[in-house]
Amino acid sequence: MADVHWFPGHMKKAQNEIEAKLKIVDCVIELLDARIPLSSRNQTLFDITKDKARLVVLTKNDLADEKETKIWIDHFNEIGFKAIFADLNKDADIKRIISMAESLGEAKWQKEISKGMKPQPVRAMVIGIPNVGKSTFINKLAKRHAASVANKPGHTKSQQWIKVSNKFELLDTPGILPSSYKNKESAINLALVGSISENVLPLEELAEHSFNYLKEHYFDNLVKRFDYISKDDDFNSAISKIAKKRGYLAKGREDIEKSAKVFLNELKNGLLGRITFELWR
Ligand SMILES: Nc1nc2c(ncn2[C@@H]2O[C@H](COP(=O)(O)OP(=O)(O)OP(=O)(O)O)[C@@H](O)[C@H]2O)c(=O)[nH]1
Ligand SMILES: [Mg+2]
Repeated sequence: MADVHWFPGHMKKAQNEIEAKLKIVDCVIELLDARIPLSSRNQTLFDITKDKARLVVLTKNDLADEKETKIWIDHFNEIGFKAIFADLNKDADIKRIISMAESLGEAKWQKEISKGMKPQPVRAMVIGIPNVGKSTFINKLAKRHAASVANKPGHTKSQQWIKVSNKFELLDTPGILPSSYKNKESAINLALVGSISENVLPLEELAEHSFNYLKEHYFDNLVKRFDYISKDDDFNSAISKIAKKRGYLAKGREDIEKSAKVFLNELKNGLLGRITFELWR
């Protein structure tokens, strides 16, 4: 299998800019996608920032399988990280994040107080791969639209400091991917959550991989949406059944490509329920 390369020029520049800012940053808030906590960690980015206090936030928990997210949080805690999950569109989750983030600042504030200084805002760098919700996260904490957001990978192109309160200043950074993936499954997972463009991988391969995964781990979700699919169906027969039932036809035959595309879109948009694509097992 060939490596999957996906490292637009601006990402190298963004990575250098992160390294350059480290000396003035107190801590790092690393956002991972709760559906793919392993594939959404950029190990290079992690290594560059490994000496800083860190909070790991598993975003988009509303799209992930809640019980799997809890298992992942326990795992991150066990290996020594402060970790929290969130649906960034939920106020209660933002409140939980703020109090967790404040615990990152305590040591610095205590040190400043003990020196007779006024506690200064914590400067936190928000990092992660594209489309995990970094800019959304900052806007929610700041309670205003300070950083631009879009549902496409690579939307933020440059760094931006945003004062979110008297306690915090957050640095929005462009999403950065590792320069290549040796493991094709990671690339597939990234495409499924929209962190790399879907076009990097063949559509039917993406659909087949996800169908097989759902059949193995989330068969009930599959049948809830497509009640005519059974355990005996493989990808080809299932996708052809979907085409037939929905009337997707091309030149008098089932339109397999359209059926695969619709299947993928429904999966990505949460119509098959809350799915975690990487399980801690
Ligand atoms: N369902 C759901 N969507 C979210 C959540 N957080 C962010 N989003 C959506 O995810 C998309 C990407 O959000 P951004 O904040 O632009 O992501 P980013 O990490 O800044 O992306 P880049 O700038 O490309 O690196 C937007 O459509 C957001 O509305 C969440 O917790 N749940
Ligand atoms: Mg952004």
